[in-house]
Amino acid sequence: MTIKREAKRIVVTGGAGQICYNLLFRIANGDLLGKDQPIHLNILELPSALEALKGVVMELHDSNFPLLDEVKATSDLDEAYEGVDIALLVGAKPRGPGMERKDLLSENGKIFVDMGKAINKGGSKKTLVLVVGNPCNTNCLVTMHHAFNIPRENFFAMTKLDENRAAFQLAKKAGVHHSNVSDMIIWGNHSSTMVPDFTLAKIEGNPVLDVISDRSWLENDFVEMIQGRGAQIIKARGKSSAASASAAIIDTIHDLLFSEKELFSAAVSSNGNSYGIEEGLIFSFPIFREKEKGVRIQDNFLLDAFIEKKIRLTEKELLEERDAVKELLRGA
Ligand code: NAX
Repeated sequence: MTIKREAKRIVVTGGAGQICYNLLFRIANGDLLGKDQPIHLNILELPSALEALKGVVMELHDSNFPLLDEVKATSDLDEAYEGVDIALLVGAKPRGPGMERKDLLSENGKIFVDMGKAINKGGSKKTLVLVVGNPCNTNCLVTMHHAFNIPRENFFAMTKLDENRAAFQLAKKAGVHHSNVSDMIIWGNHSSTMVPDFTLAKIEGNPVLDVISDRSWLENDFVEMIQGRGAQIIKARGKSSAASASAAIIDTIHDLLFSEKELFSAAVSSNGNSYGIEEGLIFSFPIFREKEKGVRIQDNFLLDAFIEKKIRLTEKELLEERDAVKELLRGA
């Protein structure tokens, strides 16, 4: 007789949106936690989108995924987060016409106050939280603040899509397959100030600068291409990236739970970092996972002068973002 593993409870927000139309099916298929891990999916949506979500749930049922034990669709935060193992916070308010970035920050910040409180209530010391909905670094900061019972090491904002985009472009330039690119670290904010660090990256184990000698291409074309890739996709597709974002969510959870010693990018609490980044931010760093000790920032890389200058700009932007939501970071 085979003993079935206990199901993991995964909460996904923004279930009727375009990322989730790919993500939910990949999770149900076992792509997130493996082909032997049963899944309970709790999908959170706004009341106005519950009807659309009903259709997505019907399709999940109609797909007969063997690992999918239970699907719950709800707009009740406490119901969604009760007993949560992994929270994937995808849903967020998009920037409307005429909306300033600071309005976007405070509108979304309010949503993530409630998310944090509900995670605090329904989660455990082991709950893992990945924030994808933008502005994801600052939304993660707000969530973490209000989920004070959950260790801060359990909170992440996603910069993996930027890492994946950067690795592909380096491989293309070098004429190799993208699986040969490693250590492609993104620093800072998931925004147009992000810093794709080509000086740490390797191609077939060699420093990128030994393989791609055109430093001007790296500093200008490459950095701008990665910083502006999201906008390019919107221009071409008429919608923002969705399937590649879903792939990056899966990759991030794999990195956090299963990788061993390889470097990857994720935005984490800046507290105690060795790079002089102000504490109290959610900042993307080089991260690695060690089997016994868990996930940590890789300390003490010597920063290239060009990269360091850019890191200060993305840090400044994150400080401004934090300032814009400071009211939401009081009390908890
Ligand atoms: P969509 O607008 O298609 O879907 C968002 C969904 O979230 C909607 O169905 C909406 O009803 C729901 N929602 C809004 N507020 C909610 C709340 N309080 N509780 C529950 N659900 C709520 O967006 P989609 O293309 O799926 O993108 C989702 C988010 O990911 C956006 O904020 C987007 O900017 C962000 N992205 C972040 C990326 C990253 O690398 N960190 C990359 C991809 C993506 O752009």
